[in-house]
Order: sequence, then structure tokens, then C-alpha cells
Amino acid sequence: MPGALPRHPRLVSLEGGEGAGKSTALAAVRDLITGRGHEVVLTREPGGTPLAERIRELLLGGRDGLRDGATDAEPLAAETELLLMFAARAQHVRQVVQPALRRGAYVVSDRFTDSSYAYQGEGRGLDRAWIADLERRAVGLQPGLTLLLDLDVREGRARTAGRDLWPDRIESEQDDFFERVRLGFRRRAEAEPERFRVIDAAQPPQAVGTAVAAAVARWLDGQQGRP
Ligand code: Z5A
Repeated sequence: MPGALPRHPRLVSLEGGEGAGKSTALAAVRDLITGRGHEVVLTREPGGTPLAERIRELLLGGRDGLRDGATDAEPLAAETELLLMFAARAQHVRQVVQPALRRGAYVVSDRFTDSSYAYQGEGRGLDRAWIADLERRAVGLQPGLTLLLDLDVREGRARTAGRDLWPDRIESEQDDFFERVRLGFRRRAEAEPERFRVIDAAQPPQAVGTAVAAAVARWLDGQQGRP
């Protein structure tokens, strides 16, 4: 197996299924890190740059009134979905993530490559080795810390039910798809315990925020003094 990718100590990602509460968690991470006097760049995937946001529209359709005729009329192949996710990510990494890391900022991303392993790998059944190859060539780094907001699939979907007039393309999948995605995230967390912190997302929002902030604080404390 080729060497593991470098983990950047100032790149933090948030992962989880639908309705897991990433928005509350993102705010908690941002407040904690800015409270320690560091610049924080909040961003998201797919998206984060104008071009990557356009790719997001192609990928998700549906949301924000975007009822794209082309994507509705023509189903998106799983392979196309994966490649578009990585096209958006390659752009995001080069335009936003790397420049921010180079100037010393922290980058907090609402989803990153683990989502591709979970959704396109476990959910769609695409080859893990292919995803790893794309990760190595198009991304080239991993977060130093990944917070996984873990939540029962039905509970997450109940939280978002009725939010969107039209659920987006991925949100329209059935529960068994999301069960595979959840398992995919949990397996990755088990395999890389030094990178992942698993947060019980069934707690009330304030408790989730407190748990997330505590995990980030411990992690930052552990970074001090490292080269
Ligand atoms: N995707 C992919 O397939 N492959 C990839 O490589 C990448 C992404 C990067 C877009 O992501 C889709 O792209 C996503 C995965 C796929 N598709 N799905 N499903 P996204 O992150 O933009 O979309 P999302 O996961 O669907 O976002 P979300 O449903 O909004 O989840 P969230 O951000 O974690 O939830 P939230 O907005 O913070 O909260 C949702 C609702 O729950 C809201 O009404 C809250 O008030 C409520 N909530 C939140 N926390 C709580 C608690 N603790 N208790 C009760 N209620 C709560």
C-alpha cells in the first residue's frame, strides 16, 4: 500500500449523516479556535469556491430551488457522482484549503474526503481503492482531526423532514443507503482512532456543542509543543 497521506494539524473536518447537527457543531469548533486567538476559515464540501459550488448544484440539484432540468432528466451515474465530488474537492483544496493553511489559519470543513468513502464507497458500492487513488492524486492531505457526529438514521431524517420542499438527489435515497453510509463512517472512525472523535449526536444541540468543543480543546492542547 502506498504511504499514508499527511494529516494537517490545522485542518479539521466535520462528518455525519443527514440531520446530525453539523451546523451547531461548526459554530462550536469555530468559537473554540477563534477564542484561542487563531484565524478560522469555515468552508464546506462539495463546494467552498464559486466553481465547486457550481459542481455542487450539478451534484445535488433540488435544493435552493435548483431544479436543474438536465440532472432531473438524466440520472447521474455513481461513477460520475464520485468524479464530480473529487473535481469539486481538487478545486477547493487548491483555492481555499491550501492557501489558508499556508498562511497559518485553521480550516474547518463541513465534510471532506471521508464523505466520499462513506457515501460513494459504502453507499454506492464504488471501489475503495479507486477512491484512495483519487484522494492521493487530487487531495494529497487529510485532516488532523475529524469529528464524526453519529446519529440513528431515522432520527436524522426525522429532523430534516419537511425542511426542503424538494429533497436533493442524495437525500431522496432510502434508509438502507444511509445505514451503509453510517456504518462506513463508523468503520473509518474505528480504523483511525487517532484522527477521529465520535460525538453522540442524539444529545440536545447544546450538549453536542459542548462535547465538540471539549474534543477540539483536548486536541489543540495535545498539539502544543509539536513541530
Ligand atoms: N456528499 C457525498 O455524497 N460525498 C461527498 O464526498 C461529500 C458530500 C463531500 C450535501 O452535504 C450532500 O453531499 C450530503 C452528502 C453528500 N447528502 N446527504 N444526505 P451537506 O452536508 O450539505 O448536507 P446534509 O448532510 O444533508 O446536511 P444536513 O442534513 O443539513 O445535516 P447537518 O448540517 O448535520 O444538520 P443541521 O442543518 O445542523 O441540522 C438539521 C436539522 O436538525 C435542523 O432543523 C436542526 O435544528 C436540527 N437539529 C440539529 N441538531 C439537533 C439536535 N442535537 N437535536 C435535535 N435537532 C437538531
